[in-house]
Amino acid sequence: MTVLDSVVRSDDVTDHLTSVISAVHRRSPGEAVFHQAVDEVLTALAPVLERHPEYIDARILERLCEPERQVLFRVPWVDDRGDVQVNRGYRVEFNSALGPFKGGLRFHPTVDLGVIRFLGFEQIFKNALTGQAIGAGKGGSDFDPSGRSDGEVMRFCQSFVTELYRHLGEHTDVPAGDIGVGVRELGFMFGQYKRIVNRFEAGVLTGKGVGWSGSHARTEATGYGAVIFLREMLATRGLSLDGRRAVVSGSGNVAIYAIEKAQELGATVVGCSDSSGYVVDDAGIDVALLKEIKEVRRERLSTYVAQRSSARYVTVGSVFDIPCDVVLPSATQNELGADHAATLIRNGVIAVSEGANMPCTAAAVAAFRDAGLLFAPGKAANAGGVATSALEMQQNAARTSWTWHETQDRLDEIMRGIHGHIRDTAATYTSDPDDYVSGAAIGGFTRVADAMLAQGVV
Ligand code: NDP
Ligand code: 2IT
Repeated sequence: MTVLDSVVRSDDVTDHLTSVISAVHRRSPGEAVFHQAVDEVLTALAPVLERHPEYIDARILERLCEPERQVLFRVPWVDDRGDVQVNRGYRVEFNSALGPFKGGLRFHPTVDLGVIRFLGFEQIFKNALTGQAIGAGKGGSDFDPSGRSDGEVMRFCQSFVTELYRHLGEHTDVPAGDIGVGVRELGFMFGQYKRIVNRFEAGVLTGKGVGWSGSHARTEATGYGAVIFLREMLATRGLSLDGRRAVVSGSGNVAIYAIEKAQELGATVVGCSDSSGYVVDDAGIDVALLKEIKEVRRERLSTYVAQRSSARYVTVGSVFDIPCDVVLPSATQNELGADHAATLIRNGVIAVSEGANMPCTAAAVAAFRDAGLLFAPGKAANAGGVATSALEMQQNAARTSWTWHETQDRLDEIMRGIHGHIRDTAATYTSDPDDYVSGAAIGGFTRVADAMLAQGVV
């Protein structure tokens, strides 16, 4: 008898999950964040596996945890002093059941294979939740762009793409930005790609400048989307952002536009951060000043207080110590631990929306859930970025360009759709529509798993 003959007993499902999870840990030693991401998703899948044994029989979980392809490569370049530098490049092509591999590139000194595999794995479920035809991948390098000149960043990006280009294509693999990679870096990479292949293949990268085949609202999309998701969660309890005190960690792309959108919806964002400290500004963060400092002058966040009398810069404790009603952790993975969660809960926080990928530790997520507050995992809350990347791909394929309003309206509609889908899925499988963690994992999983079943053992 195979498991297909009946609905599976929950003990059998537990055994299956335990065996897949322990194999992942054994076969990828030292990749703690990848293990963390796999554990979170797979443990949430028990109720769906009990009802759908066909996923177990077809070894869907084992296939999902194994990338279709991983590319590791040398990235040599010459710095401004004439010295040769060598970095490592990565692209993990995780799953193409729903479309071309799709996901960002991260340039940060902490990047290693485990980090890229965790991000690529999250991308599978996130991209599926958008409902668009995009598979999942992630890449990057341990290159540190901070303190580097434009010329150094350009030479690095050109060397990176000179190897990576052979794996890319609008129907194959379509990168975008992530930490340390924005429109400047994407411009250098697009230019080098175009030179090598001798084609203006607009759809090979997303996050391009609006003047050269980029999409309106892509820069804003991740931060805006995380706030739209938060707005939708609050609405289920008859609440809104109007008059709320908010804290947003980070001060990069996602954080800046989360702050902008939250304030547009009536919240006062009283704090944001970088890796050196945080700003407290009870008058509300001045977004125009923040953009000037971070996007134009590329300076540290600490310079904000020199031009803002209502603000102070703090280097002890954490941005999560600031009393607030809602939080959008939007810097990096595992930045918000159990102690931060306890402080936030004590201070009366009502909702958390993850702008970053996995910024809350497993213990922090459990504490938020136990406290009964609204918690949106990153694979749902920050999906607006990649969703708008998919809109950019659509515009590129049609050789057209939508207006700002049209694109923003579509982003809003997509985020509302993801929110509703997750609540319905959670209600179906866990009887708790507020269980956004399970709803996101199961909602993303079933779409990818059904496509994989239909496409055979590949
Ligand atoms: P940016 O490079 O624009 O900004 C990153 C911010 O996070 C900076 O303020 C940076 O501070 C801080 N930060 C980065 N690493 C650390 C660290 N190890 N410790 C403390 N602070 C850190 O990146 P994004 O805003 O694009 O990305 C932020 C998060 O959002 C990431 O988790 C990313 O994966 C996720 N994300 C991004 C999307 C996008 O479209 N860009 C889409 C979906 C998710 P400092 O300058 O001091 O390093
Ligand atoms: O984590 C993410 O979803 C991103 N960095 C954006 C990916 C994309 O392809 O736009």
